[in-house]
Formats: sequence, structure tokens, C-alpha cells
Amino acid sequence: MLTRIDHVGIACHDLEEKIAFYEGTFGLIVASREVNEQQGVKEAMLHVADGPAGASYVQLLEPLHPDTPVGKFLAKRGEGVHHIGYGVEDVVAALESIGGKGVRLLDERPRHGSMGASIAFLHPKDVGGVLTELVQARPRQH
Ligand code: CMX
Ligand code: CO
Repeated sequence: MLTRIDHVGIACHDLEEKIAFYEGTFGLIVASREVNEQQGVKEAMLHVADGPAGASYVQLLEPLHPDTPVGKFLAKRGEGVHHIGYGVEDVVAALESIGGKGVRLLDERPRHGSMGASIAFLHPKDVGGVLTELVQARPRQH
């Protein structure tokens, strides 16, 4: 069902500062920058590598407000790994299958994610403390 690690989501206070760190330290390149009001974040995807099942990224996340998922996480735990995003071929089918196993779905239906992807989250309490995102990438443009 899972085709790759699409991205690792990292919560931070200052997006521009962390982008500069990842560029300067690891030589990563920003693939996209977006504000996602629905998710309450300003975020950037930094390209790590291409694999047979698609690309993988680091997603840097700065909250738009304190009362958002990433804002609350930062207040409680400070900066660090916030979630893992796995690639799936079909996010609707994956949600149905995973929900059927008793894992709570934070999104019953996919939402809009970075770079045109369809995304959905699973409750961290049902995944051993790991906030888990399913990512169906936008079909590649030719
Ligand atoms: N990883 C692991 N555990 C987490 C967590 C995370 N990222 N965020 C919250 N939790 C834990 C908390 O520590 C808390 O546990 P305790 O009760 O043991 O203290 C519990 O979950 C409840 O946390 P909360 O602070 O009360 O927060 P809420 O229940 O209001 O929300 C969650 C938690 C996961 C439901 C919410 O953050 C959510 O819906 N997240 C999905 C959306 C999201 O994160 N969007 C931003 C990223 C967008 C993108 O990737 O593009
Ligand atoms: Co993400």
C-alpha cells in the first residue's frame, strides 16, 4: 500500500531560517513554498532524492497561528519531527482499508496538500505516537 516515504514534516518557528539551514547544511533545494490556510501552515518542500516510486522531500512547517496543529505541537514539544508522509497510489482506497482496521482517520476524505497532492492524516495515538500522512501525488505532467 505504501510506495515510498514522500516526506518528513518538521515543525519550526521560523521557516526562512530553517530553509537557509537545510540549504546551507545539506545542499537541499526548495521545490515549492505554499501557505495552506486549511492546515494552518506556511510550508516549504525541499527535494531530497528521486526514487522509482517518486520523489522524497523534507517539509518544513511554520504555523500561521498558535491555535493550529503545528502551533500547538510547537508549544507542547518544541521544534522537531512532526509527521511522516507516506506515498500511496490511491489515497481514498488506502483510507478505507486503514480505517477498516480501526485506526482513527483525521480526514475521512482527502484534502489539498503541497504541490497538488491529495493528503489525509491518521491519528498519532493509533500509530504508536506518530502522526501519519498519506500522500497521493499529483499525476506527473508531460
Ligand atoms: N505527533 C505525535 N503526537 C501528537 C502530534 C504529533 N504531531 N500532535 C499531537 N500529538 C499528541 C499530543 O501530544 C497529545 O497527546 P497527549 O494527550 O498524550 O498529550 C494528543 O496527540 C492530542 O494533542 P493536542 O495537542 O491536544 O492536539 P489535538 O488533539 O487538538 O490535535 C491532531 C492533534 C493530531 C489531531 C492534530 O494535530 C491534527 O489534526 N493534525 C493533522 C493535520 C496537521 O497536522 N496539519 C499540518 C501539516 C500539514 C501538511 O503536512 O501539509
Ligand atoms: Co506533510
